[in-house]
Amino acid sequence: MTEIILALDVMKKDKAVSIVQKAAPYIDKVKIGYPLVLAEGLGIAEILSEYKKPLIADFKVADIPNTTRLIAEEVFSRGFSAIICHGFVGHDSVRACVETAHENMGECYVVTEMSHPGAVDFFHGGVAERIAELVCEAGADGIIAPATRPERTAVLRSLIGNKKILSPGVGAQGGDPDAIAGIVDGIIVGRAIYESSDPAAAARQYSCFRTGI
Ligand code: BMP
Repeated sequence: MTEIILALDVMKKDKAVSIVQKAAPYIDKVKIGYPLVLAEGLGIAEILSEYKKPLIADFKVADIPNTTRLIAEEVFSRGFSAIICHGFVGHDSVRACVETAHENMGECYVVTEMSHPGAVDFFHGGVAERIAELVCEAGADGIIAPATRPERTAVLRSLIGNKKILSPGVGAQGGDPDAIAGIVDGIIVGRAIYESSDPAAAARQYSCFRTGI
């Protein structure tokens, strides 16, 4: 089964609640990041907890271990079930994020390669592969890898075994869910759902990937 993860990058609490309410039957988790949290505060997590969807904190933490730990502790104290950090910061920072997540019964996902065109400037040439190795050494729960480059995500899959892969880039960024669903554990979809005039119908279109049918 491939989970559908709603990337809730809207700027207003009411819109966020309305989208989650409509899409709820067709999604498995909700990913929240800087746009919504900077606009409405971290308290949005408690408001959305009513919909019983695990919340992923996408702060792409990229800092020294101590600061990483402080950020992660705050995230988990607010009811998030997972946090995303960057991998390029190195083993001690990633380990701090993983440890804090696990101490709080949460998960840590590490950005290994990004989905946008410019990601190739630095992630290609062996960096993503090294981050994938670090993910295994640090005991992280999984990685973020691009739906826009399924062939790259397949390479990363071969390096991380059965750790989870959450994959953004489907829909607005042009990633084809048919091409990526079979090699990842979750597809992250934002604008294709929350910018739709009918978010429920838009989310429902991805349901076939949840059931594998
Ligand atoms: P959209 O489907 O609207 O393109 O949104 C994708 C979401 O995934 C956004 O929240 C974005 O920040 C995030 N994301 C991404 O697109 N590519 C990455 O490599 C990593 C991400 O977290």
